[in-house]
Amino acid sequence: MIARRQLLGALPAGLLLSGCDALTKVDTLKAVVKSGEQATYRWQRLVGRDGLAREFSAADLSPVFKVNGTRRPTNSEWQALEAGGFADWRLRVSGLVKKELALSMADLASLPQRTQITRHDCVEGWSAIGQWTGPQLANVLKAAGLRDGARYIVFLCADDYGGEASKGGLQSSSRYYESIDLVDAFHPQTILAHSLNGQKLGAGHGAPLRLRVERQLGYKQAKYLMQIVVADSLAPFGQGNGGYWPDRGYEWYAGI
Ligand SMILES: Nc1nc2c(c(=O)[nH]1)N[C@H]1C(S)=C(S)[C@@H](COP(=O)(O)O)O[C@H]1N2
Ligand SMILES: [Mo]
Repeated sequence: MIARRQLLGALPAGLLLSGCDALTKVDTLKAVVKSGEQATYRWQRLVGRDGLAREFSAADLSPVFKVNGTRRPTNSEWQALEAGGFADWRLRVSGLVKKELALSMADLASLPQRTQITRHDCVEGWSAIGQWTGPQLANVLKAAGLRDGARYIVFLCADDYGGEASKGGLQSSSRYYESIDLVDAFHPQTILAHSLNGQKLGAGHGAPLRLRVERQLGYKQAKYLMQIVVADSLAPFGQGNGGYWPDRGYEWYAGI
């Protein structure tokens, strides 16, 4: 017979409570989901989050790569930059860095480039295989130099995104942002992509620059990058959960 203590040890304590009110049950479920997310996180770290996402060949490219979320930022700053061919756009790198940077597209092009053909998986149930090109985020971070306490890389985007009722959660429109930890930031397939399938990114796919973090789901792939902030905490950004969709109930760590 399995000892009762062993059984109890395997279950989240909250689930053993009877007669808890609805609110407590919801909180308990959230805690279980949260512990599942943390388990995935720890598991990937254990079995090697340095492992590469699968790369495909040119023959596998999807004929159409769907545009999802923002299709074209509506704010005048981004539209003016687009009208100027992004000549005046700069990627600011700030926060816990030794040297703040303001990189032009030419600066980014002067770094070693990586090209990778990967599959993008959106939580909404579609996937697409595309070829992405750009410098590795690691080299940009090395150029800036991380200061003590650096734990997260936060990506601030140009677009305000309005929540969609069909997707649940908070529906206020707010600035899109995302964040990753340093393991993902220094992963070799984590790049700042300026091109998809050999063409400069159009308005739909995140011009002029977007994140590709290939071990994670679609919503982590922040488009329309404006600024990278190196931080010790996610609390000051948005509602504190590390991203536009994480602020609306999606997992921060969306490992696949
Ligand atoms: N700035 C910004 N980044 C974003 C989004 C967005 O609306 N705004 N949508 C996300 C989601 S849910 C997905 S699936 C992908 C879609 O990228 P695509 O339009 O190139 O297919 O971008 C992600 N990054
Ligand atoms: Mo998505």
